[in-house]
Amino acid sequence: MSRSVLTQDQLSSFERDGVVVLKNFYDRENDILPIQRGIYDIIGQVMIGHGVEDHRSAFSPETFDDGYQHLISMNRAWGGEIYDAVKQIPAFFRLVGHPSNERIISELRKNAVPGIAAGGYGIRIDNPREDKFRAMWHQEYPSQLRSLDGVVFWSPLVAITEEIGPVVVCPGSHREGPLPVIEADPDNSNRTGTYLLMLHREAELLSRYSKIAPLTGPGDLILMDFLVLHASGHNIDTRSRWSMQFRYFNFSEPTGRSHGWKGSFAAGVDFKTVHPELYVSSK
Ligand SMILES: O=C(O)CCC(=O)C(=O)O
Ligand SMILES: [Fe+2]
Repeated sequence: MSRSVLTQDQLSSFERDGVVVLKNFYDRENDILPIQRGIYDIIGQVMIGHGVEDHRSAFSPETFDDGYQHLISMNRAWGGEIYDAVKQIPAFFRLVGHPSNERIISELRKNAVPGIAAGGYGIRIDNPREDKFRAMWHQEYPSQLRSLDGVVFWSPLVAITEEIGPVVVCPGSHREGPLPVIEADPDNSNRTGTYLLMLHREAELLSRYSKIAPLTGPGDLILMDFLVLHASGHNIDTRSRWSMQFRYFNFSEPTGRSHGWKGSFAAGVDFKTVHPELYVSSK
Protein backbone atom coordinates (compact mmCIF):
# COMPACT_ATOMS: atom_id res chain seq x y z
CA MET A 1 0.00 0.00 0.00
CA SER A 2 1.24 3.50 -0.76
CA ARG A 3 2.17 5.78 2.13
CA SER A 4 -0.53 7.82 3.84
CA VAL A 5 -0.69 11.58 3.48
CA LEU A 6 -1.87 12.13 7.08
CA THR A 7 -0.19 10.68 10.17
CA GLN A 8 -2.18 8.71 12.72
CA ASP A 9 -1.87 11.70 15.08
CA GLN A 10 -3.31 14.08 12.50
CA LEU A 11 -6.17 11.69 11.77
CA SER A 12 -7.08 11.41 15.44
CA SER A 13 -6.78 15.18 16.01
CA PHE A 14 -9.17 15.80 13.15
CA GLU A 15 -11.60 13.23 14.46
CA ARG A 16 -11.45 14.66 18.00
CA ASP A 17 -11.31 18.40 17.16
CA GLY A 18 -12.84 18.72 13.69
CA VAL A 19 -9.76 20.75 12.78
CA VAL A 20 -6.07 20.05 12.18
CA VAL A 21 -3.18 22.24 11.06
CA LEU A 22 -0.66 20.72 8.63
CA LYS A 23 2.56 22.75 8.60
CA ASN A 24 4.42 23.05 5.27
CA PHE A 25 1.96 20.78 3.54
CA TYR A 26 2.24 22.30 0.06
CA ASP A 27 5.49 23.05 -1.73
CA ARG A 28 6.09 26.80 -1.55
CA GLU A 29 8.14 26.92 -4.70
CA ASN A 30 6.10 24.64 -6.96
CA ASP A 31 2.56 24.90 -5.56
CA ILE A 32 2.25 28.33 -3.92
CA LEU A 33 4.63 30.69 -5.74
CA PRO A 34 2.93 30.31 -9.16
CA ILE A 35 -0.37 31.39 -7.56
CA GLN A 36 1.29 34.46 -6.01
CA ARG A 37 2.82 35.25 -9.39
CA GLY A 38 -0.60 34.87 -11.02
CA ILE A 39 -2.03 37.44 -8.58
CA TYR A 40 0.88 39.81 -9.26
CA ASP A 41 0.20 39.54 -12.99
CA ILE A 42 -3.54 40.13 -12.60
CA ILE A 43 -2.93 43.24 -10.47
CA GLY A 44 -0.75 44.47 -13.37
CA GLN A 45 -3.55 43.78 -15.85
CA VAL A 46 -6.09 45.65 -13.72
CA MET A 47 -3.67 48.61 -13.62
CA ILE A 48 -3.46 48.57 -17.41
CA GLY A 49 -7.23 48.18 -17.68
CA HIS A 50 -7.86 51.29 -15.59
CA GLY A 51 -4.95 53.39 -16.81
CA VAL A 52 -3.05 53.27 -13.51
CA GLU A 53 0.75 53.49 -13.83
CA ASP A 54 2.60 50.40 -12.65
CA HIS A 55 5.53 51.41 -10.41
CA ARG A 56 5.90 48.04 -8.73
CA SER A 57 9.21 46.21 -8.29
CA ALA A 58 9.69 42.86 -10.02
CA PHE A 59 7.66 39.95 -8.63
CA SER A 60 8.68 38.40 -5.33
CA PRO A 61 6.61 35.93 -3.26
CA GLU A 62 6.75 38.24 -0.22
CA THR A 63 5.33 41.27 -2.01
CA PHE A 64 3.12 39.70 -4.70
CA ASP A 65 0.18 41.95 -3.75
CA ASP A 66 2.04 45.27 -4.04
CA GLY A 67 -0.16 47.87 -5.64
CA TYR A 68 -3.40 46.28 -4.43
CA GLN A 69 -3.94 48.71 -1.51
CA HIS A 70 -3.32 51.62 -3.85
CA LEU A 71 -5.85 50.29 -6.40
CA ILE A 72 -8.65 49.77 -3.85
CA SER A 73 -7.98 53.18 -2.33
CA MET A 74 -8.64 54.63 -5.79
CA ASN A 75 -11.71 52.48 -6.44
CA ARG A 76 -12.95 49.67 -4.16
CA ALA A 77 -14.74 47.99 -7.13
CA TRP A 78 -11.35 47.25 -8.73
CA GLY A 79 -10.73 45.01 -5.70
CA GLY A 80 -13.85 43.07 -6.62
CA GLU A 81 -12.53 42.65 -10.15
CA ILE A 82 -9.29 41.22 -8.76
CA TYR A 83 -11.20 38.97 -6.33
CA ASP A 84 -13.23 37.44 -9.19
CA ALA A 85 -10.15 37.12 -11.41
CA VAL A 86 -7.70 35.42 -9.05
CA LYS A 87 -9.83 32.30 -8.53
CA GLN A 88 -9.31 31.63 -12.26
CA ILE A 89 -5.53 31.34 -12.03
CA PRO A 90 -4.50 27.95 -13.50
CA ALA A 91 -1.97 27.32 -10.70
CA PHE A 92 -4.79 27.79 -8.19
CA PHE A 93 -6.82 25.10 -9.98
CA ARG A 94 -3.79 22.83 -9.81
CA LEU A 95 -3.67 23.33 -6.06
CA VAL A 96 -7.42 22.71 -5.71
CA GLY A 97 -6.97 19.46 -7.66
CA HIS A 98 -3.69 18.46 -5.99
CA PRO A 99 -3.64 14.63 -5.71
CA SER A 100 -2.89 14.86 -1.96
CA ASN A 101 -6.21 16.64 -1.36
CA GLU A 102 -8.21 13.72 -2.70
CA ARG A 103 -6.10 11.35 -0.63
CA ILE A 104 -6.85 13.38 2.49
CA ILE A 105 -10.59 12.87 1.99
CA SER A 106 -10.12 9.15 1.48
CA GLU A 107 -8.09 8.97 4.69
CA LEU A 108 -10.48 11.11 6.77
CA ARG A 109 -13.72 9.58 5.54
CA LYS A 110 -14.03 5.82 5.36
CA ASN A 111 -15.05 4.56 1.89
CA ALA A 112 -15.34 8.12 0.59
CA VAL A 113 -16.10 8.95 -3.02
CA PRO A 114 -14.40 12.39 -3.08
CA GLY A 115 -15.86 15.42 -4.86
CA ILE A 116 -14.72 19.05 -5.26
CA ALA A 117 -17.53 21.44 -4.29
CA ALA A 118 -18.32 23.48 -7.43
CA GLY A 119 -18.33 27.18 -6.63
CA GLY A 120 -16.76 26.32 -3.26
CA TYR A 121 -13.25 27.48 -4.11
CA GLY A 122 -11.70 30.91 -4.13
CA ILE A 123 -9.13 33.28 -2.73
CA ARG A 124 -10.31 35.52 0.09
CA ILE A 125 -8.94 39.04 0.24
CA ASP A 126 -9.79 40.35 3.69
CA ASN A 127 -9.03 44.04 3.63
CA PRO A 128 -7.94 45.91 6.76
CA ARG A 129 -10.91 46.90 8.95
CA GLU A 130 -13.53 45.82 6.39
CA ASP A 131 -16.48 44.00 7.93
CA LYS A 132 -18.92 43.32 5.09
CA PHE A 133 -17.39 40.02 3.96
CA ARG A 134 -16.11 38.82 7.31
CA ALA A 135 -17.53 35.36 8.09
CA MET A 136 -19.51 35.32 11.33
CA TRP A 137 -19.55 32.15 13.44
CA HIS A 138 -20.78 29.31 11.26
CA GLN A 139 -20.67 25.71 10.24
CA GLU A 140 -19.74 25.22 6.61
CA TYR A 141 -22.57 22.85 5.75
CA PRO A 142 -25.49 25.33 5.38
CA SER A 143 -23.50 27.62 3.10
CA GLN A 144 -22.04 24.82 0.95
CA LEU A 145 -24.31 21.74 1.30
CA ARG A 146 -22.95 18.99 -1.10
CA SER A 147 -22.42 16.50 1.79
CA LEU A 148 -22.59 16.65 5.58
CA ASP A 149 -19.08 15.32 6.01
CA GLY A 150 -17.26 17.78 3.73
CA VAL A 151 -13.90 19.32 4.57
CA VAL A 152 -12.74 22.92 4.17
CA PHE A 153 -9.15 23.32 2.97
CA TRP A 154 -7.76 26.67 4.15
CA SER A 155 -4.27 27.79 3.14
CA PRO A 156 -2.77 31.30 3.39
CA LEU A 157 -0.75 33.21 0.78
CA VAL A 158 0.69 35.65 3.35
CA ALA A 159 1.99 35.18 6.89
CA ILE A 160 -1.00 35.04 9.21
CA THR A 161 -0.28 37.10 12.31
CA GLU A 162 -2.54 38.12 15.22
CA GLU A 163 -2.96 41.52 13.57
CA ILE A 164 -3.97 40.24 10.15
CA GLY A 165 -6.62 38.05 11.80
CA PRO A 166 -6.32 34.26 11.78
CA VAL A 167 -9.43 32.17 11.23
CA VAL A 168 -10.86 31.18 14.66
CA VAL A 169 -12.14 27.65 15.35
CA CYS A 170 -13.90 25.89 18.26
CA PRO A 171 -12.27 22.45 18.50
CA GLY A 172 -14.73 19.65 19.19
CA SER A 173 -17.80 21.66 18.14
CA HIS A 174 -18.36 19.47 15.07
CA ARG A 175 -19.80 16.86 17.44
CA GLU A 176 -22.88 19.09 17.89
CA GLY A 177 -24.05 17.85 14.47
CA PRO A 178 -25.74 20.25 12.06
CA LEU A 179 -27.00 23.30 13.99
CA PRO A 180 -29.97 25.58 13.20
CA VAL A 181 -29.34 29.03 11.77
CA ILE A 182 -31.22 32.32 11.63
CA GLU A 183 -30.91 35.15 9.13
CA ALA A 184 -29.72 38.60 10.18
CA ASP A 185 -32.20 41.32 9.21
CA PRO A 186 -31.21 42.31 5.64
CA ASP A 187 -32.67 45.80 6.21
CA ASN A 188 -30.20 46.44 9.02
CA SER A 189 -27.18 44.89 7.41
CA ASN A 190 -25.05 45.47 4.34
CA ARG A 191 -24.68 41.69 4.04
CA THR A 192 -26.41 39.35 1.58
CA GLY A 193 -26.84 35.60 0.96
CA THR A 194 -24.58 33.38 2.98
CA TYR A 195 -23.14 36.40 4.84
CA LEU A 196 -26.54 36.92 6.51
CA LEU A 197 -26.64 33.52 8.20
CA MET A 198 -26.09 33.44 11.93
CA LEU A 199 -26.10 30.55 14.36
CA HIS A 200 -29.25 30.19 16.40
CA ARG A 201 -28.32 30.72 20.09
CA GLU A 202 -24.78 31.60 19.11
CA ALA A 203 -23.65 32.99 22.48
CA GLU A 204 -24.75 29.94 24.42
CA LEU A 205 -23.06 27.58 21.96
CA LEU A 206 -19.79 29.49 21.90
CA SER A 207 -19.63 29.69 25.69
CA ARG A 208 -19.18 25.93 25.77
CA TYR A 209 -16.03 25.79 23.63
CA SER A 210 -12.48 27.04 23.74
CA LYS A 211 -11.14 28.79 20.63
CA ILE A 212 -7.97 28.39 18.63
CA ALA A 213 -6.63 30.92 16.09
CA PRO A 214 -3.71 29.17 14.38
CA LEU A 215 -0.83 31.31 13.09
CA THR A 216 0.13 29.90 9.71
CA GLY A 217 2.12 30.84 6.63
CA PRO A 218 2.27 30.04 2.91
CA GLY A 219 2.40 26.27 2.37
CA ASP A 220 0.53 25.47 5.61
CA LEU A 221 -2.91 23.90 5.41
CA ILE A 222 -5.80 23.97 7.89
CA LEU A 223 -8.45 21.26 7.47
CA MET A 224 -11.87 21.96 8.97
CA ASP A 225 -14.81 19.59 9.26
CA PHE A 226 -18.00 20.96 7.58
CA LEU A 227 -19.62 20.98 11.04
CA VAL A 228 -16.92 22.65 13.14
CA LEU A 229 -17.73 26.19 14.34
CA HIS A 230 -15.40 28.82 12.89
CA ALA A 231 -15.29 32.54 12.07
CA SER A 232 -13.08 35.13 10.39
CA GLY A 233 -10.67 37.07 12.57
CA HIS A 234 -10.42 40.87 12.44
CA ASN A 235 -7.77 42.29 10.16
CA ILE A 236 -6.23 45.29 11.94
CA ASP A 237 -3.02 45.16 9.89
CA THR A 238 -2.27 47.48 6.97
CA ARG A 239 -1.99 44.63 4.43
CA SER A 240 -4.89 42.60 3.08
CA ARG A 241 -5.10 39.03 4.27
CA TRP A 242 -4.88 36.73 1.22
CA SER A 243 -5.97 33.13 1.82
CA MET A 244 -7.20 30.24 -0.31
CA GLN A 245 -10.10 27.99 0.49
CA PHE A 246 -11.68 25.10 -1.29
CA ARG A 247 -13.99 22.33 -0.20
CA TYR A 248 -14.07 18.61 -0.81
CA PHE A 249 -17.12 16.51 -0.06
CA ASN A 250 -18.10 12.87 -0.17
CA PHE A 251 -20.58 11.50 -2.75
CA SER A 252 -21.19 8.42 -0.56
CA GLU A 253 -22.53 10.33 2.47
CA PRO A 254 -26.28 9.57 2.76
CA THR A 255 -27.66 13.09 3.44
CA GLY A 256 -25.84 14.63 0.48
CA ARG A 257 -26.78 11.70 -1.72
CA SER A 258 -30.45 12.09 -0.75
CA HIS A 259 -30.58 15.74 -1.90
CA GLY A 260 -28.48 15.02 -4.98
CA TRP A 261 -25.35 16.84 -3.65
CA LYS A 262 -27.00 20.21 -4.11
CA GLY A 263 -24.86 23.29 -3.58
CA SER A 264 -26.07 26.27 -1.57
CA PHE A 265 -26.02 30.06 -2.17
CA ALA A 266 -23.14 30.02 -4.67
CA ALA A 267 -25.14 27.50 -6.71
CA GLY A 268 -28.26 29.69 -6.55
CA VAL A 269 -29.97 27.50 -3.95
CA ASP A 270 -31.44 28.79 -0.70
CA PHE A 271 -30.31 26.13 1.77
CA LYS A 272 -33.56 26.31 3.75
CA THR A 273 -35.48 24.77 0.86
CA VAL A 274 -33.20 21.72 1.23
CA HIS A 275 -33.05 21.70 5.06
CA PRO A 276 -36.12 23.55 6.42
CA GLU A 277 -35.52 21.87 9.79
CA LEU A 278 -32.22 23.76 10.18
CA TYR A 279 -33.80 27.17 9.75
CA VAL A 280 -35.30 29.18 12.59
CA SER A 281 -37.37 32.14 11.42
CA SER A 282 -36.72 35.30 13.42
CA LYS A 283 -39.96 36.90 12.24
O1 LIG B 1 -10.86 32.91 6.23
C1 LIG B 1 -11.83 33.28 6.85
O2 LIG B 1 -11.83 34.34 7.43
C2 LIG B 1 -13.07 32.46 6.94
C3 LIG B 1 -12.86 31.17 6.32
C4 LIG B 1 -14.03 30.29 6.25
O3 LIG B 1 -15.05 30.48 6.83
C5 LIG B 1 -13.86 29.12 5.38
O4 LIG B 1 -12.80 28.99 4.78
O5 LIG B 1 -14.79 28.33 5.29
FE1 LIG C 1 -16.33 28.74 6.56
